[in-house]
Amino acid sequence: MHAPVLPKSLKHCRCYVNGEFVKSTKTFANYSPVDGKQIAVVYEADEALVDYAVHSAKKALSGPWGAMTVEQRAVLLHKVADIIEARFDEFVAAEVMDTGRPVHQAKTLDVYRGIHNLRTFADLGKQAHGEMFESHLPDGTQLLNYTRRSPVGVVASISPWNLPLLSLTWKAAPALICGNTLLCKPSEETPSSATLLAEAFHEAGVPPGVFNVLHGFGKDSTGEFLTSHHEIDAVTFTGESGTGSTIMQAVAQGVKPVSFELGGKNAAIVFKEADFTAAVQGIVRSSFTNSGQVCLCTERVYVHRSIFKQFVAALKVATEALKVGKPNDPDVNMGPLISLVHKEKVLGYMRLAEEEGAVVVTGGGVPTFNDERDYGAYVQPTVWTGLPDTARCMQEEVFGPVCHISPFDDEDEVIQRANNTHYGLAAVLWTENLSQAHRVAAQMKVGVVWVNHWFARDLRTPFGGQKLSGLGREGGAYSLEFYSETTNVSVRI
Ligand code: NAD
Ligand code: 6OD
Repeated sequence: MHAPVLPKSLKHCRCYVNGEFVKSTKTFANYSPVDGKQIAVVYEADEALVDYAVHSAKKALSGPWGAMTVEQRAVLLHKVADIIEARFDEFVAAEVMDTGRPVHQAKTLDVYRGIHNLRTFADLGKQAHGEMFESHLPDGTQLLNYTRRSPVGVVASISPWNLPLLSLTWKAAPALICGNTLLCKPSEETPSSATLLAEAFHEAGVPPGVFNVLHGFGKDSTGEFLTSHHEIDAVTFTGESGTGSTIMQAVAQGVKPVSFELGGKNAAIVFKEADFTAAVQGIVRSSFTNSGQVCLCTERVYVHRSIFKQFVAALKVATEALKVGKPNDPDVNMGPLISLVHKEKVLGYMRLAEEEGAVVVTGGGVPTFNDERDYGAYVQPTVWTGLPDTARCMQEEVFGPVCHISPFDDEDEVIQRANNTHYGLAAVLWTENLSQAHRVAAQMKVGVVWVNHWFARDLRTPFGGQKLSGLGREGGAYSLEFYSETTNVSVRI
């Protein structure tokens, strides 16, 4: 396999504001999760730069961007997608450098979805339509009501580190096709693909101030400066539920619209009617993809008691067959976690699980490589059994490669147990019984239910979570709704 090509611009990641790549007075280091070594220096947007960016974005609303038709904006978004395609390997290298994930995953998940997000919303935006109501008052007056959409204004988009390009473009594409201007704050852990994306917007000729990238942290830094700025018109956020709550408080005074995609403690249910082999492979995928660092990952698995022992044994074998290692190794299934700090958090949960009485079926610690990776953020894919549903490890999001398997006896019981969490993002059902699948899906308190698969996406469908897992839905028309203001025009005829 070829070594990934890393553009020089990523050694010193600058912010992108008002059509220019800018440095700031403060920098921070970006470290590789593979071996803990420093890989880049990043310029952190301070309060003055955030303020300048907000004003540039506001000004851009009434400039050439504001005068463009939706078709013209769609051409520009497709052009950005073309540039990502042309620089595909660089984007892959950027994601791999920051996250340590296997190259094939960066290709098929992050960068593929970056392109797909841009193209999908460019096309969907052109189909956005309003409503029309004809009515008659008691005196016979006839009214024609129709709705018009306009941009919300300056949108702040704050994204996490787990799927950097995917998350950022998932928000940027609909926000821009609707005519808004955008201030993106990628995670401090993953500045690289956002910097490359800014290069793509620049090269595509998107007018200055329309798309901006502000690097930095959250609290007392760029994220907080952005969400507390009174000239921001809306905030779209993906990240932890606690951060969502903090952001909600920051924007409360200005009553700004928010769209939140937050954490999860997702359950999978394996019924005795399941295709056993498909379910085992499915759980391996839904629990360990991206080292368990996908909000949709399964951390709780409920398996019918009649197949429980057999299932645990098969999952152990399948989990132990996963190869944990370097991103460039084509046979590797799992890379490191995002950082040494996150590794400590996940290891803390691994210790806690044992204190809470878990039986460690496999994993539970750190793999040994006897090379530089021993300084990296690797942990073993881990399977537990034996915990009560009330254990902290059954209630709190670990966001690592861990899952717990519990037996269940009947359908009503398992629905109640799967829903017994403060989160409500996703659930997976494994069953060949169609009636059972529909019956159970209807009772899951989550934003998305997958039946006999996991994380296959149609971008026109609503995506989001219930309870602590989010607020609002994005995807297809739901995104166009969030990123637009609607005005009703009522005409007396
Ligand atoms: P995080 O909440 O720590 O950070 C997310 C972003 O918010 C980062 O850019 C961070 O700098 C910024 N931030 C942090 N504090 C802030 C503040 N006070 N004000 C403004 N910005 C602030 O989350 P993370 O650790 O980067 O990501 C992992 C979490 O994201 C997990 O909980 C995961 O489930 C969740 N997630 C959810 C979805 C979803 O679609 N529901 C998708 C991906 C990740
Ligand atoms: O698939 C998507 O559109 C999406 N927003 C996925 C988020 C995954 C969370 O980690």
